Amino acid sequence: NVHASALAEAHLPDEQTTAFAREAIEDLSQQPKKLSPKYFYDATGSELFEAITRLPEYYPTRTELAILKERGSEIAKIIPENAALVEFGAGATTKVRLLLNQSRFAAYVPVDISGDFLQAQANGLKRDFPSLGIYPVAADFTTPFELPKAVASMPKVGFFPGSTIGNFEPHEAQAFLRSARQILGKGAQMIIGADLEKEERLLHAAYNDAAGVTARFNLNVLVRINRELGGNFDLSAFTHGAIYNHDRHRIEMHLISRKNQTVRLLGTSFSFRPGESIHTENSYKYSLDRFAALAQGAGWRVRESWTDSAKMFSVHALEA
Ligand code: AVJ
Repeated sequence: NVHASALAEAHLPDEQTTAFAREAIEDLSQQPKKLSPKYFYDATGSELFEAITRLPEYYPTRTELAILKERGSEIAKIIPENAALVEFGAGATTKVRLLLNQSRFAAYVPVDISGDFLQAQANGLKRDFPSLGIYPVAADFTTPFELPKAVASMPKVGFFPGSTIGNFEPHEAQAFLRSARQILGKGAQMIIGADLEKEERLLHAAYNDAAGVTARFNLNVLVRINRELGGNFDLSAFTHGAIYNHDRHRIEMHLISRKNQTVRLLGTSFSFRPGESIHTENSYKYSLDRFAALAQGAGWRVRESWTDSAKMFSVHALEA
């Protein structure tokens, strides 16, 4: 491995670091330059995201939680008894605890790439829900995976909260929904959160918070490249910027070069013009109609769509 010495300080297993290196070099070689949002989430990035969810300007997390609470009995009504709850991605357990408290589930299947995270999550839940069967699956949920044998005969309920689906391009979002339907099987239900289109001012504030937490979250991907891939990004030479792209219904996060500069990373040089950006994330916003069309195109039937009274966020119940 030619990059072995530069990777000596890596904090990820070797193959993951190599994938990060390969992807970072390829994405920074593109015009316009980009980096994948999945690399935001090391330990620091996950903490910064948790801090974002508590910001006054960042409405999605608390609004989705309020919808799940307020609609708890309606949600419970569409969930069959003794079902297996399959969560795509494993984050904070706040939302899944709500569902587990509201309905009688026989099993919980969190699916996430990070095995460590899954174990910690499973341990905490086991204490509070001792009779719940917990079957973590360490897998990339964007590609097909198999459900544990133990839940084969149970009705399935998929759960994909947080508007994580907004990180996908629309065609990827549809492919994900199609694959989730295949994995969960016929008759399955799915509870999924999607951020709604709204006044630009509110979107702008949510992704350019006054305290600068989102800026630190965005810049953290450069911190990781420096530490894990031996890069030499000067953090003070890049600024955070999030803009709303009306035509494509998405917030875009960028890291913008303040000056002419060259950055080296694993033997490759990347030159930046003043104002040149690295596009680090898309966060798609869906109207209720556009989300329903996406789900229907993936073979799901929309049973219900709930929003808060200010129409900031939506939770959809789908049936396979
Ligand atoms: C975790 C993808 C739902 O798009 O709102 C928050 C990530 N980025 N602030 C989002 C994020 C900047 C978040 N998702």
